[in-house]
Amino acid sequence: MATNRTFTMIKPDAVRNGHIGNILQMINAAGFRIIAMKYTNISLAQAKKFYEVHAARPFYGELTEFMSSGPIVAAILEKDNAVADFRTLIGATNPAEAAEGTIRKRYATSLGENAVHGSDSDENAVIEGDFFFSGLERF
Ligand code: DAT
Ligand code: MG
Repeated sequence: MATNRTFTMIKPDAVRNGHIGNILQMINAAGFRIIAMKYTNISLAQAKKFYEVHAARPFYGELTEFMSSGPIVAAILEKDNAVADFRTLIGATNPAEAAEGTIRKRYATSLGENAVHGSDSDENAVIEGDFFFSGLERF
């Protein structure tokens, strides 16, 4: 059942490049409501846990080192059709293939450092939101 919530991270490349404000502006303009948000820096062990599903992939080491390399902004967002609409807003995984006007097209650095995360299913949105936020941190 659709929960109308998704989970996102503004990744270390976009934070380092000064794009937090612009990305949050795009998220708000697209009609998402912020349910929870924090500025944090995950450890390598936490990144490995978060991306466990990709553990067998050749890019797992690169991905988890990158995701723990500096601060991120994690957030739970709410909107009708949140998971699919947010994937549309962020664009393809590879910014070279992302549509014009998407967050990744505008702000991603490369395939590996692609500015934002967006959950791929309602089930994973719940798991990922629970990874970062307690019930008391949601409004
Ligand atoms: P997405 O973030 O679009 O859901 P994914 O879940 O397939 O993409 O992969 C998670 C992240 O891993 C992705 O945002 C960037 C990195 N990644 C994916 N494929 C990669 C590759 N071929 N080389 C390097 N990094 C990759
Ligand atoms: Mg994914």
